[in-house]
Amino acid sequence: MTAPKDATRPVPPGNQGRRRLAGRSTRGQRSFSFLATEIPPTPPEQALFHILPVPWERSVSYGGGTAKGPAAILEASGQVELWDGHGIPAAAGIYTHPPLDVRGKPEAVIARIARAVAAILALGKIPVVLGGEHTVTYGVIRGYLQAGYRDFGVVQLDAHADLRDRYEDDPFSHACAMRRVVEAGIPLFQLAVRALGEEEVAARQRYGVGHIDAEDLVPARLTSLTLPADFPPKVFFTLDVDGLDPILMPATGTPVPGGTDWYQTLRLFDSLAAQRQIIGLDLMEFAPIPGLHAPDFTAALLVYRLMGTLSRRRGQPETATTSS
Ligand SMILES: [Mn+2]
Repeated sequence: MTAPKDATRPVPPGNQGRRRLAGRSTRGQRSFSFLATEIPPTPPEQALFHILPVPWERSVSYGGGTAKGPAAILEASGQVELWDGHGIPAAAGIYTHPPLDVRGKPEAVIARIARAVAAILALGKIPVVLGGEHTVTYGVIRGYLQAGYRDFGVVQLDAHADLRDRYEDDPFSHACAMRRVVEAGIPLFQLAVRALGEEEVAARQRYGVGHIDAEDLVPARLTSLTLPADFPPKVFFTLDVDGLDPILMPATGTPVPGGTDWYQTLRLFDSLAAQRQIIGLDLMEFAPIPGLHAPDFTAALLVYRLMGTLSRRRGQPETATTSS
C-alpha cells in the first residue's frame, strides 16, 4: 500500500532547519551563496568580500565543464569551517551576487563582467570572481580600468602563460586571456607556468612579463616571492586552478603535472599580500568532476583561505611599497 501523495513526511530528528539557507531556489534553478549554511545573509554594503559567479565557458580547448564551476564551489563552501586556523574571514562579511548572465557575443559578456566588477569597486568592496574560463579575467580587469584604477598589476598563478595573440583564430580564447591584459597596459607577473609556446616567450619579452616558472618554483619549494621593485603597489591576483598540481586539483580542463601544492599556494599568496595591496582576486578554470567532490571543497576552501589572508591584512599598516 502506498502513502497518499500529500502525506506529511516526518522530518528526521536533528534535521530540522539544517541547511535551510542552502540552495535558495529561483525558478527551479538552485543558486547558492558562499558559506550560506554557516553565515546569515549579509547586505552588500556590509560585506567586504563580493563573490561574483561568472559561469562562462566558450573556448575550451581540451576538457570542458567550467560553466558548472561557480555553483559547485558555492555548494561546497557550505562544508568549510568558519575558523580558518587564524581567525574568521567571514566576519568581514561575504556577499554573493547572483550568477552573471553570460549569454551573447564575447564582447558583450566581457562588457557585462566589467560593469559588474566596476559596480563592486564603486561600493569600496573587494571582488572575488569565480569562473568560468580564464577569459573572464580580461573582463574583470576591464572593470578595474572602468572604475578608474590605473596603478595596478596582475599576478597570475597558472600552468599556462595564456599569452597567445590568437588561439584557433579566437582573440577571446582562454589561451589569450593574459595577452589581452598586457595589451591593455597592465603589468603582469606569472607563477608556476609550465606550458608555454615560443610565441608566448616572445610576448613575455615584448611586454616585460616577470615570472617564476614551475621548474624554479616547485622543486625548490619556494614559499615566498619578491616582485620587481617597479611592479605596481596594487595587485589583482588571478588563480587558474590548473596552476595547482593535478594530484591536488584534477578538476580542470587542461591539467599539467608539476604544479604547486596546498601549502605552497597559500604561502605564496601570503608573501604576495605582505608586499602589495591585493585589490581583488579570482579563481578560474575550475571544472567539477561528477562524483568526485574533493576538488570542489578544495576550491571553496582555497577561496576562503585567500579571503582570510586579505581580511587579516586589512587594518594593518601598509608597507612602504603599498603606500602610494
Ligand atoms: Mn591555465
